[in-house]
Amino acid sequence: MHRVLLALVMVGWIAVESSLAARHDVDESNNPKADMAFVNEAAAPEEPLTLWYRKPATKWETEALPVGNGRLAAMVFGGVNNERIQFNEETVWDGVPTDYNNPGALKALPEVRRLLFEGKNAEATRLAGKTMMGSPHRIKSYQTLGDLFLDFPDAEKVSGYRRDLDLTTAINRTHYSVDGIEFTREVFVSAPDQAIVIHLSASRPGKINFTARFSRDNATTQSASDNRLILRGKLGVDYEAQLRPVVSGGSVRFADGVLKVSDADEVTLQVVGATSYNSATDISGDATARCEQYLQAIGNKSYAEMRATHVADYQKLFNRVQLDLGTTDAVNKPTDQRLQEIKKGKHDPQFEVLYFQFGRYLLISSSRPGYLPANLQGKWAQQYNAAWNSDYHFNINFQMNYWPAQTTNLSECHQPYFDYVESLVPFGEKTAKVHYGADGWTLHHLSDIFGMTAPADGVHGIWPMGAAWASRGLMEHYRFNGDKQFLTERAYPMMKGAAEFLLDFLVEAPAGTPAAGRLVTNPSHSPENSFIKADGTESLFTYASTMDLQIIHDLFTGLLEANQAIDPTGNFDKEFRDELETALAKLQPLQISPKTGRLQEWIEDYKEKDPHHRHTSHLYGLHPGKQITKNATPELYEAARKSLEARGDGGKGWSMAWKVNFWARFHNGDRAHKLLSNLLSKMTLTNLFDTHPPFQIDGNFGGTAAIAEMLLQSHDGEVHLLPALPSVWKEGSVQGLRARGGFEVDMQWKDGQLTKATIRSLNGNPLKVRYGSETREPVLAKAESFDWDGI
Ligand code: FUC
Repeated sequence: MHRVLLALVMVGWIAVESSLAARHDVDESNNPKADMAFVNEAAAPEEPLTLWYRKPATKWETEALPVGNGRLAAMVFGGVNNERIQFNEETVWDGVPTDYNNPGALKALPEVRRLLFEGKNAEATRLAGKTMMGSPHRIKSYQTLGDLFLDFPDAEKVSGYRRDLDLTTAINRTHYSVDGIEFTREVFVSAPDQAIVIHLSASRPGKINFTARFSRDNATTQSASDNRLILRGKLGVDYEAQLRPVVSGGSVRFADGVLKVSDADEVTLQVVGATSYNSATDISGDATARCEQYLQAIGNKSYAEMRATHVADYQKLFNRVQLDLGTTDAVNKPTDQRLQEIKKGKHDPQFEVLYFQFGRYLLISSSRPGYLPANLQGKWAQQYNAAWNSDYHFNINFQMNYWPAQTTNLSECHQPYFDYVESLVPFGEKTAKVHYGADGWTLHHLSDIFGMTAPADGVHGIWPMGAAWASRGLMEHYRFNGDKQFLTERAYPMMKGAAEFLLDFLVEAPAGTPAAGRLVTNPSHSPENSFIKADGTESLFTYASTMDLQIIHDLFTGLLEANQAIDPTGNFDKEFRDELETALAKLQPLQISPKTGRLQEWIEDYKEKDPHHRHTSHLYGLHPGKQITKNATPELYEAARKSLEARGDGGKGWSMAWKVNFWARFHNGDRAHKLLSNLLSKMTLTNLFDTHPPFQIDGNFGGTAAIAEMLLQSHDGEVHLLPALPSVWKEGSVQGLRARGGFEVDMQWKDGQLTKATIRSLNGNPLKVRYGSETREPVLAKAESFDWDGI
């Protein structure tokens, strides 16, 4: 009976998972077509860090190219007879400010705990599902702001067509000839000018003809004042987009929401967008006024000026890291063709560099100071009901998005993460109180822009570890940058609040349980994996899942580290420090399975329901955490390796990216590279977007971080040069990677051996450098550098 009921719960949950992923509700029938004749193949672009194609995109998800400035985002198709530019603004979310807390939740907690301690998992799960979820327990979706369609005179034969995305300038370009006239279209999203900028030019004057119109379900489109197109609508927030053309030569006409440009020499379209969103509790802003202000600020700037400002702004971030892994003739082939060849097993090292830099490009384009952090799709979403709402998931996805932020020298792009997490604290404090009767703040497995911190979706939403895991990013920011003010004023209080919640949430396991007398989490699960109990029943819930214990260890030891950094004399927040130390000593330790030698995923040595499950949560302590290292915990390290072997080399995009990071932490370059090849060949779309499926950006960021992790590590008290160099990266160089402690590292290697490394000290902190088995400890003052010459 129990088994049947539990199976029903599980089936329900799985069905919810897949329906959340599958809600595609977009009409792509107006996408550009590529059914005309394409003749005279275009040559490869000069800049090798370019994605490029010889046909227009016909599908949003796999082919269109992303541009963005951290707030606005756009996907460009590069059509010839008609162009589609779908665009987003980061606060276009369905929904309204909501109190998601469920006042009934707390009452059931003791009973859920008792049932789990007694091994009555099915009953506990049923009760938790019925009583502990948020109210409402669903959030609404991030949405598209709209489409801009450009219709050109029909051409049947197109010569020398190429569309590309130059990662060194963040400019998308479509170039082709019709009847001997060359047409060039450039699209970028400027951060300084807060606009999507589209520029059309032709090789002969008077040849630019097109109509432009906005489109979106449930919105009005109109032309105004004879110089604008306007798209306006309302979800909870009011949203608006405005287009202003700047046209040289020819004529311009506005009628019924359509702009018609005839016989022009050159055209710039400035597209701005905004909503009425002010904060999670206030959506009373003026979207129209905001659009007006953006356009006013642009004023009379020329296209050349806007372009130059954009490139300079972007390059300030992008140019900090260079990577060279060697090149082959493949760079002369279009990106889609190269990917096909990689799928057949071809090694294309420059493609791996392209993928690495694309991840950095995506972070710069979706996460800028002052705005929201990158969500599940960065900021690129064409749907009204995106997969998993294109929201913020905290049981891996949100954090993975930011793994490359520090190591690949984009610390500024990490800022939206901190602001957003900080904005959730007051909501999380309420959830901690209402749902658990606890102090501090908590966060469950997902959130939105309206302050969702309660359990959402299915029972797997009852996972109050989000605040603790999210806090790790704060400590990392300090470790890399040494910003004491940030640590004292922002990171420490947020981390402390997350720990205060956990100190209240932890309970002592009763006598008769394997964890008797130890502090454990309850309820608990290992995201989002189920296990099979000795009696054959399945369960998701238990108590003291390994990941919980590792997250707690990471947070508490991180706080002790922070405390010490704030006041090395040991007088700062002493009482709390003692509390953490006492709790750490009493925390249930990690366990190695006597049967398999693996690191146990759960409190008992259960069999996994899905041994190849996409989450490898119990290795959190290996990566992104640092509880499990070769030096400090060799036995756990070996056990973790066995667990990883058992999980296999498959998975969703993000799971593969995580596995590359794991193998890098095992200093196994070839295995890491194998997983990286899997990520590229199996989970990467033609436009280099990572796929879950569908498109989900975490794998891109996780993949970029993993490449950095293969080249440089610094989590274990030393700066480790080339810790996981695969044999196929025989020769190469990298400049500008960042290490904890505040160091910037350049390296060159040949025949798989380091030939030179330069380590610049940003803060004058103590330094220990490792290459292979050799270590050196040069003393560097701030701004001094150390050269490691050869071996
Ligand atoms: C987690 C994962 C899924 C997906 C979703 C957005 O729940 O288990 O695979 O990535 O987040």
